[in-house]
Amino acid sequence: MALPAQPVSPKAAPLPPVPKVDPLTAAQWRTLLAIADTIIPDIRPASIADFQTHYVVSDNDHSTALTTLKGRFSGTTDALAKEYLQESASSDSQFRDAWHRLFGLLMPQQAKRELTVVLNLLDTRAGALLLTGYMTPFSAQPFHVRESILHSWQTARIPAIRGLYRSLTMLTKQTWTRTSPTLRKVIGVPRTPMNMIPGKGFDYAFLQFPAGEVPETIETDVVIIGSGCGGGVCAKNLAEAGHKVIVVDNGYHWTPDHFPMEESVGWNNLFMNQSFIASDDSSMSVLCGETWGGGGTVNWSASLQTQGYVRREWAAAGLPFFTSAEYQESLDRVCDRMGVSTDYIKHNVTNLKLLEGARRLGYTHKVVPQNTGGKQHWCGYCNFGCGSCEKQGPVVSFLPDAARAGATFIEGFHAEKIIFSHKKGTKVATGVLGTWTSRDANGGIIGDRLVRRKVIIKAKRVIVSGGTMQSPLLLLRSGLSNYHIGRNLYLHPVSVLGAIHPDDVEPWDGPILTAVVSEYENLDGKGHGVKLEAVNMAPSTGLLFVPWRNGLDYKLECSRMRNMAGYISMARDRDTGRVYPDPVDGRVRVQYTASKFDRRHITEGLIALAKTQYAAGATEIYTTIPNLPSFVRSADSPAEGINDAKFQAWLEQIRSSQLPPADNIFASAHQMGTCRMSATPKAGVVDPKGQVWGTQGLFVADASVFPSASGVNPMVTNMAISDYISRGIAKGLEERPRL
Ligand SMILES: Cc1cc2nc3c(=O)[nH]c(=O)nc-3n(C[C@H](O)[C@H](O)[C@H](O)COP(=O)(O)OP(=O)(O)OC[C@H]3O[C@@H](n4cnc5c(N)ncnc54)[C@H](O)[C@@H]3O)c2cc1C
Ligand SMILES: *[C@@H]1O[C@H](CO)[C@@H](O)[C@H](O)[C@H]1NC(C)=O
Ligand SMILES: *[C@@H]1O[C@H](CO)[C@@H](O)[C@H](O)[C@H]1NC(C)=O
Ligand SMILES: CC(=O)N[C@H]1CO[C@H](CO)[C@@H](O)[C@@H]1O
Repeated sequence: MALPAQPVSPKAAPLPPVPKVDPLTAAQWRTLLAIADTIIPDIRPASIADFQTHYVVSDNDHSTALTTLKGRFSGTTDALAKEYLQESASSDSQFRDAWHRLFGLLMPQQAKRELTVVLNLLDTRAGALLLTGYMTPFSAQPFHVRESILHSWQTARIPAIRGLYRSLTMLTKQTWTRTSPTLRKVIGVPRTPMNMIPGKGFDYAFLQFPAGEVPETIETDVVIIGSGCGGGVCAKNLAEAGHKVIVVDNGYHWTPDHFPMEESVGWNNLFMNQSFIASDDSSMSVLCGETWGGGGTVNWSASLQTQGYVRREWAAAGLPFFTSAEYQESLDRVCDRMGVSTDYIKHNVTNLKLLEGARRLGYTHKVVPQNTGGKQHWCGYCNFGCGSCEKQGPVVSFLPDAARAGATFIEGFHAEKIIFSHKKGTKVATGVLGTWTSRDANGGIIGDRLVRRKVIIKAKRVIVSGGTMQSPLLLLRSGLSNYHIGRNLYLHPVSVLGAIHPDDVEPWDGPILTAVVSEYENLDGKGHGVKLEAVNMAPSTGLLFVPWRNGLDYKLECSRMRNMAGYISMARDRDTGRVYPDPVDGRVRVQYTASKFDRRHITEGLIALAKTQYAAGATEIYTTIPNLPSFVRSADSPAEGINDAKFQAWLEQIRSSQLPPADNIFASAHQMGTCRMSATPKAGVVDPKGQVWGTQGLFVADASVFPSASGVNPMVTNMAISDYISRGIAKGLEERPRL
C-alpha cells in the first residue's frame, strides 16, 4: 500500500527567523547536541561505522533493522530505511533552529541557567567526573560511553539527575518527532486527513491602527478580551442583543487553508509558549491554545455536558444556578449552535478498541458527542486546526454570528491592564489598555511588523475571557489583590498508556476522541476519580510517550506507530495548584504537582486502561513509568483473560509505582478554576453573575470561573457558563447602561 493521494496541500505557515543572539556558547552547543545525538543517533553497520560518533550495530543487525522497517510500512524503501537509521537529532537544521528558539525564547531564565551550569560542568574534567564518573568531557566520549552515562542518569539516586535525564530525553523526543524529515515517511502518516475537503472559513475583517506615539482611543459598549470558547459565546450573545462589541486576542487568525498545520510549525503558531507550559517542578506539561479562537481552534471536539454530581457539588457551594433549569438551557443552547451530537460519529480503531475492551469487561462507557455541525467529521488532525471547518469552534460558529450582528475584532492585541474609575470606594471598569502589533508587509507574522501601537478601548463593560492561565494574570496586572486570583488551579492531570495491536490502527486517522469509559470516575465517593479516553496521535504527541531505552530501540518502536493506540487516564483532581507571573518577565508560571490522592486515581485508571487493551487483543502494552518494561503478551493467549497471572503481576507493578512526580510525565489540556466563582467575596474571585468581587462592570467568562474541576472535558461547561454570564451582562446593560 502506498501513501494515499494527497489532493490537499495546506498553505505554508513558516516560523520567524531564529533570534540573532545565540543563546549558548559553541562549547555548550557541542555538549548539548552530543546528548541529543546519543538519544537520536546516527546508526551504522560496523563495516562503515566510526565508533566515536556512531551507534554501531553489526552488519547483520543493521540489515535486520532495515528489514524490520520495510516490513512495518510498505511505502518504506531500502534507501528511506537507511536514511532514517542514519538521521541523528542534530543532522537536520530544523532541529537545531528549534532548539535555538527553545533556549533563546521559551525556556524560563532560571531553567536555562541551571541547564548551562550542567553543560559547563560536563565540559570540564572535574565536572565530568562528578556527573559521569569519567574525567573526559562528555562530548569527547565515544558513543557507547555517552549512552551508558545517560542510562546511569536515568536510575541515579539523586532526583535532580533523574530530572535532568527526563528533561533532556523529553526535549529531544519532542523536537525530533516534530522536525524529522524521515519519521513521518517511515510510519506512513499522510500530510492531511484522508479525503479532507477544504472548507470555506468566515471572512474576518480586523481593525487596523495607524502608527503613533500616543495611545489610540476607541469606544464600544463591551470589550471582550480573548476569542476562545468563553469569549466567542459572550461576543455572539451581546452583539445579538444589540450592543457594540469588540473582541480582542493576543493571537492571530489563520485562514482554514493553512489547516491542519504541519507539526513542525503548528505547535509554534497555535499554542501558548509554542507548545506547552512546564510546571515549576517540570512534572506537568500544560497545553493551551493561543491563537484566534483560543483553545477552540485546537481542541478535539469532545462535547460533554456537565454531569449531575459536579453540578450538585457546585450548587451545594452556594451556587444554585448549576442545578437550575436555566443552566440546562445554557448547555443546550451552546450545544445546539455547534450541532453537538453522537448521530454522525464513526469511531476509528483507537476509540473502537476502548469501547470494545470496556464492553468485554462490563465497564460503564459511552460515546462522546462531537461539535461537528451535523456532519461526520473524519479527521484526526484538528489539534493543528481544522481545515474542513466541520469542527464548530468559535472561529466558525460563535464569532461569525457575532460579526453578522455587528461585532468588530482586533487580532494581535495584548491586553495589559484594565482601566478603572473609582466610585465611593468601588472600582468601576471603564476599559482596557493594550498593545496592538500589526502584521508584516506580506500579511504574515514572521517579518518586521509595520506598526506597534498602544490602544485604549473604552467600554461600559469589560469581559475577561483570556483563559485559566492568563485571566488571573491580567487581573493582577490591573492592581486587583484578591487572595484567590490565580489559586485553585485544576488541571485534570493525565498519564498516557500505549497499546500495540496486531492489526492496523493508524491512530492519526478518524475522529480523535469519541469514547469515554467512566467506570472509575468516582473512586472516593465524592466525585473524584478518572475518565479513560483516547489521545491525539500525531507523531509529535503519540511518540513522546514511547519509552526510550536506546536510540535503535526508540527508532524501531516509533516505526510501529501505525499499530499503536494511545489513551489517557484523566483525573478529576481534588487538589490544586496555582498560576502566577514570573518575577522577571511576567510570563505565566505554574505551580502544580499531582497530589498523592490524585495520583492514586490516575494509577487505577492506567490499570483499567491496560485491562481494556488486553481484553481488546493488544499484544503489547506500555506506560511512561520509568524502568517498567512493556507488558508483552504470550502467544498462547490464555482463556482466563485479564486474570492472566503474568499480566496481573505487571499491573501490580504499576500499582506499586504510584507515579512519583519526580520521574513521571503528566500532561493537561484542561485548565480551570483560577478565578473561581463563589457565593461570598471571601471564597473566590467572581460572584454568581461572573462579576469580579469588589468591582463593577468587570466580568470573567471562561474556564477560570469553574468552582472546581468539571470532571468532563471543559469546553461545553465553559460555554454554558459564559452563555449565562453574558446574558446577565446584556440585561444589566439595558437596566443601567452607565455604571
Ligand atoms: C489540544 C487541546 C485539546 C482540547 N480538547 C478538548 C475537547 O475535546 N473537549 C473539551 O471540552 N475541551 C478540550 N480542550 C479544552 C478547551 O479547549 C479549553 O478548556 C477551552 O478552550 C478554554 O476556553 P477559555 O475560554 O477558558 O480560554 P481559551 O479558549 O484558551 O481562550 C483564551 C484566549 O484569550 C487570549 N488571551 C489570553 N490573554 C490575553 C491578553 N492578555 N490579551 C489578549 N488576548 C489574550 C488567548 O490568546 C486565547 O486565544 C482542549 C484543549 C487543548 C489545548
Ligand atoms: C516553554 O516550552 C519549553 C519547551 O518547548 C520548555 O522548556 C519551557 O520550560 C517552557 N516555558 C515555560 C515558561 O513553561
Ligand atoms: C472546540 O472548541 C470550540 C469552541 O472554541 C467548540 O465549538 C468546539 O465544539 C470544541 N470542540 C471540541 C471537540 O472540543
Ligand atoms: C486507518 C483506519 O483504520 N481507519 C479506520 C478507523 O475506523 C473505521 C471503522 O469505524 C475504519 O473504517 C477505518 O478504516
